[in-house]
Amino acid sequence: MLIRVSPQHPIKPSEITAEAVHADRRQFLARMGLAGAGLALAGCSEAKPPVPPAAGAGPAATSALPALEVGKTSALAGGEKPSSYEDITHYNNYYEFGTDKSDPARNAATLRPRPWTVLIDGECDAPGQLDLDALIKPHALEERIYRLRCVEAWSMVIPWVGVPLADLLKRFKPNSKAKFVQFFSLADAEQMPMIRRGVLPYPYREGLRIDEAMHPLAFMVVGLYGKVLPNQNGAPIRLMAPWKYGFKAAKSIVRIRFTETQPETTWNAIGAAEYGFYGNVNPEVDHPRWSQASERRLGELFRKPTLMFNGYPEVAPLYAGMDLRRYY
Ligand SMILES: Nc1nc2c(c(=O)[nH]1)N[C@H]1C(S)=C(S)[C@@H](COP(=O)(O)O)O[C@H]1N2
Ligand SMILES: [Mo]
Repeated sequence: MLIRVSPQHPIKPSEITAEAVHADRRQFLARMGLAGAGLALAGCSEAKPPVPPAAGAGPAATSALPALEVGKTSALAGGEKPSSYEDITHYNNYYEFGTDKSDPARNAATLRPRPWTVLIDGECDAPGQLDLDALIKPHALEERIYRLRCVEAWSMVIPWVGVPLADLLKRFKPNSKAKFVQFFSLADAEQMPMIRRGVLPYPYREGLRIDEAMHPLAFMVVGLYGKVLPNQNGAPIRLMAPWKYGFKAAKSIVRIRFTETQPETTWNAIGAAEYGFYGNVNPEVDHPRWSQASERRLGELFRKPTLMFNGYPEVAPLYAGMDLRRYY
């Protein structure tokens, strides 16, 4: 009898993803500690190539969500056309709703984006707990078409609606000790099916250095394609620093905290060798398990070279004199 021996690794990436879902957190962390063991961490495997949009799927919004009143629009993706609404809303990373790219669109209907309050605390003179409307209303909404580059080496072009992060943060009067800003996502087991399954330590936390947070490109997002943000994309409010990998862009934010020391961030806490605090897109610094030199734009057939700082060179002065191989 002929026995076929597969030259490939016997575990398909898709199975590893499923396994990660069921692994308890301690086991998961222990495996993360096995340097070079090659565990394809669920959100980080290139398991499934992006599905190109169906023929004729244009950028037109197909959502029934309310439209937003948007002022100025800035095309900040090198003139590239935005990815389709279908792709942007059906190929997501949102582990609180599952580890498959298709899970958030299917599962995030249980998230209740209203009413929503955000706590602003830590090193600032005007802390507060504000309803989302009170947080956003004083600012004019604008549209910004940004590239989004995921650490998993796929990317999209997304027309976000939101407000400059600096404008929003300044209202709370960060004091001289405010060297960093930390962002906390909602962690409600009742609204989020995967919170108790514990693939990641929740709440999902991210952070920026204060000068990064105050950079004019840093954006607080409340909408997409001119409409209210869909749940799977981080409703009702999420971060976007377009020169950084997507994992920095915390979704469904309930707390913003100014800190004196570098705050803990979720991916860095579980795998510091793979996910730095900075998370700056850099084609020259590879992820330990794959190259970051190129990427696949969803909806396109061929890979394209990844650009330094995701094509936003104006942020380079933030990192003058820093060794970006060390501070990745
Ligand atoms: N709370 C929370 N925020 C999150 C994530 C997550 O799992 N949970 N995934 C991050 C990652 S890895 C990416 S690439 C982006 C994806 O954003 P999108 O689904 O809107 O494209 O969200 C980021 N924000
Ligand atoms: Mo990501």
